Amino acid sequence: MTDQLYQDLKRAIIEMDPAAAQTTARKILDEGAEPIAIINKGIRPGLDAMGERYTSGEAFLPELMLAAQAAEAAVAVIEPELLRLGAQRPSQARVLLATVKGDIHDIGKNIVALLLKSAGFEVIDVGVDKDGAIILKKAEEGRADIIGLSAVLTTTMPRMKELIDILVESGNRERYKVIIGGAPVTQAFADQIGADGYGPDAARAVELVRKLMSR
Ligand code: B12
Repeated sequence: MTDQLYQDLKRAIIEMDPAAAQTTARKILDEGAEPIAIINKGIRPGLDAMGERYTSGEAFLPELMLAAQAAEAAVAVIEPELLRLGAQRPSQARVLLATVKGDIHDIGKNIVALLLKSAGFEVIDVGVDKDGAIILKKAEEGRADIIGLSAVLTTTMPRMKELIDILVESGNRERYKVIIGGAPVTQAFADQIGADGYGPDAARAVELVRKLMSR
């Protein structure tokens, strides 16, 4: 049914058109598609295409910002649906999410937050550009079980290792499971820095949290 609509959604993001992104996401949802399909088949491809245009010099920072706003408008359409699902489930664990210091990308982190909430997890979202000390403080205050870190710039990936070092130095490494993600992050990187898990997308972030909490 909706392949053309997914293309339309991708195009609305590339054309930086929040109204079209919103209407198209609504149409896809009304046709009975899963919210996650809207993310994976429409929103993410649109942003990836924008990233490629940025790399090739066809688009600049203001265009990236406008495309991000169009993507956020589409996410806003699926948000109530996902939160409604989560409200029906008892809370199973608390997950703190943050984008690491130096990095202000948060669309992916926010989608991870949304899917975790829809799966019935409690999410403490501490926002973007957060250093390890703040993250640990917020995890303690919020009594988090899992710390999830997002990094979208290759230059900010080392901040993930810094958090793990802080946990080790403060005697807290056993207290929290640490999971990581973001476009440049890989399982190999997670293994290298001693993280407890890596998820390539939001659906797999949920699976990972479930797996870690069932141990
Ligand atoms: C939108 C965007 C922006 C927006 C961000 C708006 C916002 N609110 O987030 C703005 C315009 C602000 C921006 C700024 C910059 N950007 Co930018 N941006 C992008 C773009 C186009 C899309 C990113 C995105 O949202 N993707 C969609 C989401 C859904 O995907 P995701 O983040 O990967 O998240 C998914 C998974 O990774 C995973 N996941 C994410 N987090 C986590 C966490 C956990 C725990 C788990 C398990 C999983 C998980 O699940 C998510 C959902 O499925 C990318 C290009 C691209 N292809 O990614 C460039 C890109 C990331 N940006 C780039 C650059 C260079 C910049 C700037 C430095 C540009 C500049 N000259 O100033 C600045 C940096 C500012 C800063 N200090 O952070 C480069 C990075 C290159 C590199 N190798 O590091 C990219 C790749 C563009 C490019 N091709 O060059 N950007």
